[in-house]
Amino acid sequence: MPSHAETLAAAGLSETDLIGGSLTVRSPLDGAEVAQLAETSLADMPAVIARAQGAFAAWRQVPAPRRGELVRLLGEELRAAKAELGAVVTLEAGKITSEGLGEVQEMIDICDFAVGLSRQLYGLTIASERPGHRMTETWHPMGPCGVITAFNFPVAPWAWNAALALVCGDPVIWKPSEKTPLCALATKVIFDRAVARFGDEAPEGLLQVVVGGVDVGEALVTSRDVPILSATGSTRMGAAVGPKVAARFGRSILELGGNNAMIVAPSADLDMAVRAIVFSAVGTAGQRCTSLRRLIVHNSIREDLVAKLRQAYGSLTIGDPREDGTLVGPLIDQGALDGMQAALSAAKAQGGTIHGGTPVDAVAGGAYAAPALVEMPAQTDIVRTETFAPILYVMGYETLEEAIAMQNDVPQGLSSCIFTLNVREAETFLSAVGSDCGIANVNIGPSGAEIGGAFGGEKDTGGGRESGSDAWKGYMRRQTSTVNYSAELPLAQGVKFDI
Ligand code: UN1
Repeated sequence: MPSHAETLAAAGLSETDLIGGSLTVRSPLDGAEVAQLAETSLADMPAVIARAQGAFAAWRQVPAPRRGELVRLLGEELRAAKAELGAVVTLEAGKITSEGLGEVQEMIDICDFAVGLSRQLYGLTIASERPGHRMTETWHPMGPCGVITAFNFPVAPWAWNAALALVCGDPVIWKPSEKTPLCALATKVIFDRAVARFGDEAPEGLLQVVVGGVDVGEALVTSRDVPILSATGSTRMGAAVGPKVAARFGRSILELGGNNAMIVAPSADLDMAVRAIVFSAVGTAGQRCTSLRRLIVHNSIREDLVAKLRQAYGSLTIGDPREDGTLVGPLIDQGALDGMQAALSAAKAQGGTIHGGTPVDAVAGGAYAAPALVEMPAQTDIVRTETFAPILYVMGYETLEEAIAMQNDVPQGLSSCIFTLNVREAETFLSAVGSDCGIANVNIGPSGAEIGGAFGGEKDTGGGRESGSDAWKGYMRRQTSTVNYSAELPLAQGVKFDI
């Protein structure tokens, strides 16, 4: 197993870059200190933002397909450095190797998507009501895009935003989580390789990484020179960020908490459901915004499913996420483990029966826990709260209507799914009276979305959409143009104004 310093060096982060600063970075694998990083000072933020504005003045004039070429090169460099960057994700976020690599693959995928998009930033031609007139809608670059990311997906959500922003003509200022700044610095090394190959057309300051806490983020949130602010993180963070961006009439793209459920109907393929449940409840140690947190099971199969799950949970290997065979790595830190234990105590007090969930002494210095299955008598307060840990609450239902009502009766609205072989149930779940989430799946768990669809959700999830579909429109400004090629000047709506 390489040392932490070797893993970082392989990703282009030398020891001298990682010492002498005030931000202590620890690996969740073993709690070891891996860096003392220099933080961006608040006094430097105006210059950072001015640099991004300068980059915007140049980048918006580069044709979009050329901008796509830079993103194509970024995708190539990510492919070449996939193993090294994936290892930094594992080191700093604690993901198992396959999930660290998967996160880098998600970056590569969105680069591919954005390259194609760079030739498809389509506008519209609109029928004018006036003779000799033509109306069009054109999409233009918008300006610097601030991207605030969370520890649990330290690189992919940056890529969803940055790949689109860059082809749309917007420079990016990235503030990673204080818990995972090294992933951002390692990504910047890769980005710089792509820029070096691309050449002078890429202005200085196209991507800047700022390291620090809330203050540094706040400088982006409140600046009128950062017209787009995309933030991934907790609902609490989004509730602080959203109104501040709105107060200056900026555009925010918020991807916040989830409290994702699966309905398991009587006809479900239970073996498939068990595999989907375990991956989505336990994968990434329950620290995805899409993690499965609530299981709403038909009473006729509840006992059987819980027995199968208890057996599957019992066979999970918990430990160093770099080891082959490990499926459950550490929580991000001791605070997360404490939060998990507090949630379990609350669940017990609210009538829950807990299986698992105890801390595990897997690697000294790390915060490891056995994933918990909690049978609940009802959807109590703790079930309606997102706890970022591997806790799965199990509840029963009688009618589909009741199950859908439970699924929707939480503050969050990110992801959801149903396991059923009954087409009426599946289609009802996906219909206007079904799931109220941004993501609704059939016979697939709630986590592990592909990049091609729009990603995000409603209510406390913040309403933003990132990644695929037409999410790119969030990074551009729309211009409606009416051109009069006649020799008359008719007014719309038949208004007469003769002078
Ligand atoms: C997140 O947890 O913030 O759908 C993002 C998924 C991943 C992205 C998760 N593709 O689980």
